[in-house]
Amino acid sequence: MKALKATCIATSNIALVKYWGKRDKERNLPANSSLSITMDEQLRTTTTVEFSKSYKSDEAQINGVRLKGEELSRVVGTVDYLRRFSKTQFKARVVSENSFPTAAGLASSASGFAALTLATVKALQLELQPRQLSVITRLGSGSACRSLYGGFVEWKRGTLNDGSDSYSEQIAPETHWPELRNVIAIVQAGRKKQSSRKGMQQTAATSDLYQRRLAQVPYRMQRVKEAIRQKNLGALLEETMKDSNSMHAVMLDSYPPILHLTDASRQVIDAVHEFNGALGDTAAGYTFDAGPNAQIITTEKRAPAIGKILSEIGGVQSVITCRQGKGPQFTSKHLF
Ligand code: 2P0
Repeated sequence: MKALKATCIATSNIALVKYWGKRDKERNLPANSSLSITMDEQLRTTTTVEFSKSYKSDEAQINGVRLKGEELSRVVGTVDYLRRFSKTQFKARVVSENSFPTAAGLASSASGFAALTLATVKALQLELQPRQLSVITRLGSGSACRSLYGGFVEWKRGTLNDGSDSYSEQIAPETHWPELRNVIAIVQAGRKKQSSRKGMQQTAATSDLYQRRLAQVPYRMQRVKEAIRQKNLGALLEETMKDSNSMHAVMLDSYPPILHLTDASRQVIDAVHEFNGALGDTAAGYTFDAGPNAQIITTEKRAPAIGKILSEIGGVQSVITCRQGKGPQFTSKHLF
């Protein structure tokens, strides 16, 4: 029998319109649609999955550390879900490596669950439709379904109770706007204080501003999609910054408040507005996920100047300049 083993490399994504909150916790359905850019292989997770009769139980490790408790359950959840579609009852070994700090607000769960789902599907030799794959990936981690494609990707909120219309779709490939860059300032490489999963629940339960944000998102999605289609950089960046500010506003409005931005993050915000002001044009736009690291969307032409500005801010530990990625790839170079 052919070995039930596969390895997938998936890359992280950065949301321009953020996912923050669920309409159904059990099915992991989002309260709003979101839209992201897939990053290049500098921000990647490589995952090897093998099913074998020699394994006594499902086991998983990330960057050499064996998972247990809730982290292991989430990985096993995806593996188990897919195993039920197959003929095997073998247990699995999952080995995963991130090229960047895990759980530091650089969307390691996005690249992680995209790589895990795809490697598991391939190891089990399953044939799934893209929508099905997207739905299964988002069960592991919502933002992961946006890492299934390269370029610009939308994850639809959907309206059906069963979640079958909440899936991801590429809206433009990475070749559509190849000059775009994401200049990332790593402000803090440690693990974040609170998971996004818990944080978004806290916001939905306690923030008065949250409903206001949700009401704005459909309009913002339209503006962002239109800006991408027309390659209107100023409009794209303005909506990106406003959406990041809106998400961090509802985080602050949560009780107790969720505070991710640090002094260094705030200095980055000021520096980007100063840069655009001096230029008389919106040529750079910041966005922050559930963490203090800044991601500055700009063009190839402006990326070196932005990189220099970021590296001179106290508290910025390193700067990475990413291009858009082409989406997940399989490799025969297994991790074990
Ligand atoms: C996003 N984040 O759109 C937003 C911005 C964090 C801030 O998606 O509960 O780890 O696994 O579905 O995908 C992080 O949330 O949450 C996230 P689950 P996930 O990228």
